[in-house]
Amino acid sequence: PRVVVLAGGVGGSTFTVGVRAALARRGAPEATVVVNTGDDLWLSGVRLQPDIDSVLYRLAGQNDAARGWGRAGETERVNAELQEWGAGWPWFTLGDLDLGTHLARTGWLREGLTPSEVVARLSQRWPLGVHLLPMTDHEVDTHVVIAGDGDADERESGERALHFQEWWTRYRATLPPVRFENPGMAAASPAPGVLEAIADADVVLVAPSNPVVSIGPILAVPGLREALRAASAPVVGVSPIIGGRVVRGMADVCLTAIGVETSASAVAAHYGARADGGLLDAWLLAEEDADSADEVSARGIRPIVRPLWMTDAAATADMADAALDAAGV
Ligand code: GDP
Ligand code: FO1
Ligand code: CA
Repeated sequence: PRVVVLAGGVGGSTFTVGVRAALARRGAPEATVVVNTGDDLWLSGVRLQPDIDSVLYRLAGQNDAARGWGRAGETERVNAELQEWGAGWPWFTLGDLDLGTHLARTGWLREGLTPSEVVARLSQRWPLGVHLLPMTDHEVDTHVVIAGDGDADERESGERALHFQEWWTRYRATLPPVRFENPGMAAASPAPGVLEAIADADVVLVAPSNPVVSIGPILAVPGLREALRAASAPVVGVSPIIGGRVVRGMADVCLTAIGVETSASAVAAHYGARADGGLLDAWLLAEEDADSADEVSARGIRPIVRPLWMTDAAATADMADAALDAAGV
């Protein structure tokens, strides 16, 4: 089957490894993974794409599994030097190996390559076993709007906007968001190949990624949600919430900010049933959330109860398998 996956960084990359394994079992072609670029930022003159890099490093087996982001075997000599110069952000680490990626990317962008052409180049170094695409070639970095405290850098409304990375890595999501914004999104369009992959897909999988700041920006790219709705392929989502809790990260804070409860059924309702103008045909929810299957079903989304802990490669591949089975592919 032709498979498209919508993905963020950690949950997205882990699930993608499972999809790759499940497709290998079936002797199927490579999946196309459409990755969130809302986390992207400019820092110390280089372009970072944290979710793209998380997926890239993870599929290549080059990720730091213990820390959850960046490269295995990383060193931080350049970062220490940047700190001495007072360059960059003191709370944000740019590892030496990771900086190699950012320098390569930024150099190619300056030579005139588009972001998706750069992703294609970065994909050539290691055999990834999937086809990576950024959601868009436009810069649509996610900003978190918070209530101001009277400082000069505030808007007239008394609100202040931080880049998502500052809100997360500096303040660890402790500043309550008023809303999330992606400046430039109205003028953005899906990256080349994204709409074609969706139109040609036999199944679209929504990874267990942050629904607000990973899947949210993907769906907000003009034309992308419409393409998903028009696709002949079923759309199967996997819950990032298990037993009413996020497994890691700050999706609970993000969900609360947009008025969605941190539960598997509330996230399914937030995505909505396709029959109802929403996204989903089916929703994988954890055994811990089995009692909310009826609620999901009542919304017009087919609930499928499975173990959803991506603890090892086999468990994750089984999850991906269940998602493919749900689509009948
Ligand atoms: P980020 O870009 O690094 O924040 O990663 P994603 O947005 O792709 O994924 C973050 C989400 O992954 C969080 O909301 C977690 O709850 C979810 N997640 C992490 N590990 C697991 C897991 O083992 N199972 C499930 N179902 N979700 C997980
Ligand atoms: N996360 C941190 O908590 N602290 C860091 O200093 C940090 C640096 C960093 C550099 C490059 C990169 O691609 C990711 C990095 N991350 C860091 C992870 C990143 O902030 C997030 O986990 C994701 O963007 C969350 O979606
Ligand atoms: Ca992310």
